[in-house]
Amino acid sequence: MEATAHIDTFVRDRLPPKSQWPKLVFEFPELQYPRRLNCAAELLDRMVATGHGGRALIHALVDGKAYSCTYEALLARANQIAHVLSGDLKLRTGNRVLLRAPNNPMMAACWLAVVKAGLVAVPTMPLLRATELKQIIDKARVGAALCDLRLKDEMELARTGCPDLKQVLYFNGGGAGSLEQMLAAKPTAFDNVDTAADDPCLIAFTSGTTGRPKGTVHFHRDVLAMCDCFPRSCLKPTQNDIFCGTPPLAFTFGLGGLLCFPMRFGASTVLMERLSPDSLLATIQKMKATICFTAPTYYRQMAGLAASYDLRSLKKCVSAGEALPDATRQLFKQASGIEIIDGIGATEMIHIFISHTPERVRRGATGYAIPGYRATVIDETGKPCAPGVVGRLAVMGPTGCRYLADQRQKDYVVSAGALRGWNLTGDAYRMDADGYFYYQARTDDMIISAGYNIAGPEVEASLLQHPAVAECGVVGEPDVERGQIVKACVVLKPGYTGNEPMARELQEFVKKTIAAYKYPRSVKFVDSLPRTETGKLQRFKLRQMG
Ligand code: 3UK
Repeated sequence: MEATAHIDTFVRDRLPPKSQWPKLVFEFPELQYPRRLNCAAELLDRMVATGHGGRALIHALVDGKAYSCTYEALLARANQIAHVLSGDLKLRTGNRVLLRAPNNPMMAACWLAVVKAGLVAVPTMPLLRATELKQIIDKARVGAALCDLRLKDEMELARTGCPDLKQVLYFNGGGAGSLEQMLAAKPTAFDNVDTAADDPCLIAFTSGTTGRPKGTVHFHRDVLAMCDCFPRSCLKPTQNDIFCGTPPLAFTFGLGGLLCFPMRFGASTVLMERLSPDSLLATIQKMKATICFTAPTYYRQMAGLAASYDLRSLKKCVSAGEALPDATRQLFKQASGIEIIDGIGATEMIHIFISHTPERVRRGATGYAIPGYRATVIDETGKPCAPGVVGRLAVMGPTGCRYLADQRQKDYVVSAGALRGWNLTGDAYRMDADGYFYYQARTDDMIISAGYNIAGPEVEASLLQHPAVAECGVVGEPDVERGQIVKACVVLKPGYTGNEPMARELQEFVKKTIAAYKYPRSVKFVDSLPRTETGKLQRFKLRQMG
């Protein structure tokens, strides 16, 4: 291992035992990183040094007014914050810094500053409550936090009861004592900490729906690898692209898509604090955005609204977070002319590993293992499944899962046998003879009814083709006779009524489009579906709904 730049080795000391590390492969020249590497320096300082300084990097609305900052300006700001962190707060390399804000320019500057200073960023989703924050602060033993003033209440609540968290600075308001005030007099140049390529720089907590949150540790090298895989081979951005979208920067889907990818390619990004399908469309129109990152549910809603907007600037759309139903893909294509790029990624893997270019799309498939990654589907004994057979998805590439001090490492990374070092994402997939992967369900979400294995998302995909269905979620409901029955929770489009005849109509519709035994024996009409901040359906909540 290359000599660490970390004085505080808390994170390194809590990496899994080496025998449980994922095996890594670096399959093309762009992935051969130097042994010493600071990813923020690479994404920011180097882009300025190579002539991008005067180009726009971040567009945003600040106090309702259009705001834009260049690579040079963000570099200066990040450097000043880095001085506050290492000078005023006296943080030592390797210390963890909690970051908390909606997507805005200061959040981006803080992330880069933390990484430049050789610290470890612990970004958190804006909607997290004090109890969840506390778990994260304890687990990562966080000593300092940079927080948007508007999230102060929950931050202060979390702070009482977290003795390790000694220093909290607020930004985006606050006057005296605020981060802005402290950075104002600082030099705009900063000596980046000369970190090892495998020094940790980020702990991304999983948006797990149940149980204790898991912290996934990522190295400087991993951040660059995420930029050099999916974007390079599937998205193919240029420096003229303008990125936009909804995922929080605290979610690695958003960190990549809305900050690191644009920077890696000298492009620019629109950071918006609160986006609905409507305001995302308005933003694309106003900012002439060319690339959009969001979740399937947004694309479905945007398809219905697109006609009211001028979306001619938009060229490419990326969907991730949960399976993209083909019905949604087709609706969005009819509305915008754009073939969505689907991609499965995971916090553990940092970003997308199976995806496709718009030209190489295959209906119903997430895509193929992107260059740099390998993927396979395995059975219970760990042997590869034949094409067409459903099994567990296993992946390997330049990134992999390393949980911070967590027994569950053994569940994600295979530690013995032929597949040693492969990552198990917890998804059930099948592969066709050409290497395309078809999502079925989360392995623990498969519905077993009267001996049949039924994947909820397949039933959802069928229901979504019915003209009355706006959104739906399908789960198993306990049943004495069959073990489980298929239950569909359906949101109808305006103008349709959820009653007995409608339920029967939907049941008949499913029977006609997929194998009859998969039809929902129970149909519940609901006003909306429970989702996480990352756009994922909370199936456990649907199961609880009587
Ligand atoms: C599911 C998908 C089908 C799948 C993520 C892109 O979602 C991300 O990370 P999470 O840790 O969740 C991972 C799990 O989400 N999933 C994600 N994308 C798809 N299922 N089709 C898809 N396209 O169960 C996976 O195991 O929250 C996505 C980039 C970075 C990310 N962190």
